[in-house]
Amino acid sequence: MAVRRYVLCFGLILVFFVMQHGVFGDGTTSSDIAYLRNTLETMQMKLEKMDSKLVTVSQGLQQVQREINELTRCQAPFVQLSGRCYFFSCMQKSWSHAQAYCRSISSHLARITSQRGNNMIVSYVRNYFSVNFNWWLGGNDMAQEGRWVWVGTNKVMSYTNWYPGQPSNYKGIEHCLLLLWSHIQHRWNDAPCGLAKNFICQK
Ligand SMILES: [Ca+2]
Repeated sequence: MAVRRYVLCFGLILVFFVMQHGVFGDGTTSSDIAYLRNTLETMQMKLEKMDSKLVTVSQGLQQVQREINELTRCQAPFVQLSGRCYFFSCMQKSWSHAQAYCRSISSHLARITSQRGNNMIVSYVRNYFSVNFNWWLGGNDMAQEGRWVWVGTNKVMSYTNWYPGQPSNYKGIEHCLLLLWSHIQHRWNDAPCGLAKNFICQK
């Protein structure tokens, strides 16, 4: 009987222990596990939602960055003309130094590829600068005489606006493209690249 009492007593203690500490003996019960699983699932769902929000925020930041880039692209000294950015330099430099200067401000000597573009540039320089200014543009025939190409793209010019009789390659030393004021108009002339002239950068 004493043994039975001891066994019964041990059983009651074991049941009490399991109720208090769970079958794992480390304080974890099945309801705890269910709770933890639910919590984990809830956290996973929240993380997925946060991921989704982060993607949205990231896309928004990229859009803001694009708008900032667009707004700062044409900051002074550049001006925006028909969606493009130009810098009209009052400094005078040789063609190659002018191109180097343009490159130093993340641009290149200007390319004019249409009558509309030419009219726009000419109109701007006539409105804002002395007509005595002559402007280097980004064209040359340095690589091959008579083969006029645009700097950067190296594409042969499809549009030109030469003065009658130009390009003349006078004395065989005229290999750079100059927007020249003469005979009450601005048109294109080939000129010696070493002359110090105003210049137009574009980006
Ligand atoms: Ca000439």
